[in-house]
Amino acid sequence: MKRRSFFKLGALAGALSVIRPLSASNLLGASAEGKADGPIILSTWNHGLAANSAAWEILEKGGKAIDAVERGVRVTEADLTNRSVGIGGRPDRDGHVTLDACIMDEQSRCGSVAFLEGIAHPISVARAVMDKTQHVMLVGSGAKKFALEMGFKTAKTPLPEVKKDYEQWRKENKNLFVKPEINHENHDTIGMIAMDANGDFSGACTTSGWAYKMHGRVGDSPIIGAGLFVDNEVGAATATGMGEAIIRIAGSHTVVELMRQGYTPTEACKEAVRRIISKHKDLTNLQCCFLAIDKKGNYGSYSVYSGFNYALKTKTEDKMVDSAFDRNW
Ligand code: SD4
Repeated sequence: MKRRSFFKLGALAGALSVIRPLSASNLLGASAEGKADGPIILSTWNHGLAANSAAWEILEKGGKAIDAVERGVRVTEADLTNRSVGIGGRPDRDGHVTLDACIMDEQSRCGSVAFLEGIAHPISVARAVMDKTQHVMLVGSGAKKFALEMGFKTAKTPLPEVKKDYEQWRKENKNLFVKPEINHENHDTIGMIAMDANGDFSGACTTSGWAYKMHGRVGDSPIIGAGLFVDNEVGAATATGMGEAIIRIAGSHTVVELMRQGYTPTEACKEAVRRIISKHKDLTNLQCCFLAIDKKGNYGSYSVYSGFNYALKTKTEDKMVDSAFDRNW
């Protein structure tokens, strides 16, 4: 990205020079970004509205962002009609529903689970990894064993109607090495980031991942720094879309570090998208989306393709916002 220098020469003592990137607001629809006065929650996609409402119940009482984000994304995990989050999610190509989730708080404490089967609330297992162990990440059967030890209940997956769809897909896709697409049906990870009344940040991200993925595949969503990153000095970011591309640029960490350098949330998300675009020759179906809030309550987003939207909740607003993007589908 081209950078432009602004030199602000104050009439008072000394000259203050601030180097900032080219303002994205010159290039984008203004509605895609804004500033909150007080607590704020942003969540990916339409299911974010219900998740934000649940999270807001905690923030409006002066509660902590970490409790709000966990409570919020649990709503999405509990929705058995959701085919890309929680136990209602679509399976991998071998018929297993494998769940990925992570959570991070204002002290940079974090917890994560990946490749977890048969547990309804992976985000709460991730929280338990953060709160009750010395580790950050547990995967597969180890994550499940831990969840059972912590008293989490098991759930049978895939759900019968999801299994039916899967069996149909198997019939139609004899060549299992065919590249599945991240498309409108299978892209709805929930990533939620929030700032509480104390000005503290937390985030949560949970998904069943890429439908019909290879068995064992883990995406960006449980990877701290890829699907989610929080640094209380700077702000928070989360991602949705093609996890492999997001991991390649350590997406959410990149966005937060760019905000640390003075980029606005939208500018930071846009630069992360630019890096993804520059590193992939084939952009077919390569949708990646970033969402960010900075310490002052400024928020914004950017995606490779059109179609990404997010749910915004503040004291005065409760709505979906269309993201700025690089190109049309
Ligand atoms: C993944 N990032 O597993 C997730 C999927 C997703 O929109 O967010 N799709 O790669």
